[in-house]
Amino acid sequence: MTKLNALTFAAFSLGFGTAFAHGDEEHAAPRTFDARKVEPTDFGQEGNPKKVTKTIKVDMTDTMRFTPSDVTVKRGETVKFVVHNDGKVLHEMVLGTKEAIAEHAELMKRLPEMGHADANMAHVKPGKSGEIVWQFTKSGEFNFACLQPGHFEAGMVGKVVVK
Ligand SMILES: [Cu+2]
Repeated sequence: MTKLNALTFAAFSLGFGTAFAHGDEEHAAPRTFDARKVEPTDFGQEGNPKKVTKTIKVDMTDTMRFTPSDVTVKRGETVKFVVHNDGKVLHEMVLGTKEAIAEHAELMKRLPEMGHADANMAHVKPGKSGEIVWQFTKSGEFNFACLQPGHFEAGMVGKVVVK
């Protein structure tokens, strides 16, 4: 192998390795924000990562808890949740109204493999971090929960108060 070929081969291997890792990390990949695709919901809407006004770190553990489990934000704020999985199993943070979370949890029981990667959720592999950027456009009390089968039922749920 010539020196050049060896280099090309190395670059190719590296590129392939990276691509493979990305495929594996699909859910953790940052979303591309597109203002035209933002859909308002009862609990706010996808936030513009360039307009984040507050960052909140949230830890998830195999004891089925979020820390903190209670957060307060101001109406209009764009919050970046940096969600870290301290556990050994997959956890996720799904934001929503109390009703939507409960419905979603029921659905997950029937379709545990249901793939989803919407703006209001972050699936986080053990030891990794994920992000949700959300603008709280409506005041009220909302929830976040881990909807991996059994986790919500075990109490893996938190509260967001928007003032
Ligand atoms: Cu969980």
